[in-house]
Amino acid sequence: MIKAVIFDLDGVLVTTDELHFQAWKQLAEELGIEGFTKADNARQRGVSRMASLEVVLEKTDRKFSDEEKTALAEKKNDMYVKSLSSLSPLDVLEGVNNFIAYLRGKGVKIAVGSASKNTPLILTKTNLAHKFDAVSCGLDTQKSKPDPEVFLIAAQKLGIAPSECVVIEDSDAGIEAAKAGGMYAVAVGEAEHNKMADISAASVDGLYKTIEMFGR
Ligand code: B16
Ligand code: MG
Repeated sequence: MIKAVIFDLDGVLVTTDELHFQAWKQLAEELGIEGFTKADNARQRGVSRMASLEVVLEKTDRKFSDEEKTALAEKKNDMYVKSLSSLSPLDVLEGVNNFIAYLRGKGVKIAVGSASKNTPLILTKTNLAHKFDAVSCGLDTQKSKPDPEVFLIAAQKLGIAPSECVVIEDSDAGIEAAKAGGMYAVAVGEAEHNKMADISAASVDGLYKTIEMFGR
């Protein structure tokens, strides 16, 4: 029986994925890297800020020290956070608020499990913060997806066993993390065709049936 649903943030609850892409693209251009594409960006989905930076740096022969890498990641984050200034409840993906209300009505606990250290800011700006029973994010973790840590912390904060949790994810790293944590994994958006997922749904709207299939 499913007792909790853990939502990924970027690409599942909100449309911040495009803002991440724009900020990394701008950083790449400043480093003289041309042609930072959506395909490159797809490999940054769900993974940590530093791992995302490595995807950019693979495209140049230049070498950077650890201090320089930290400064580059901070620079990207500054650009990204600036672009979040206009974020509002309108940026919550279609169907999310209704689905949350539906789960609440069924007595299912809900949490966020995100790699992003900007999770509290994003949840506040989109008016989602008060809707979750627990939040686990990049500020809580030592290891990033595909390690299950972020989802295990979410389950722990909820007081629910991993085997009674469903994770909704748009990244391959996140699906792998959910399975490694012993949870059900539902793939949406960019991860829709991931073979490790228990179930796929084209969007959050398609999730109602999914939850029923898990016995709720
Ligand atoms: P930040 P998620 C992830 O969020 C993003 O998908 C990924 O592209 C980003 O690098 C990561 O958060 C870290 O974000 O730089 O804001 O700490 O999909 O796990 O909600
Ligand atoms: Mg995501």
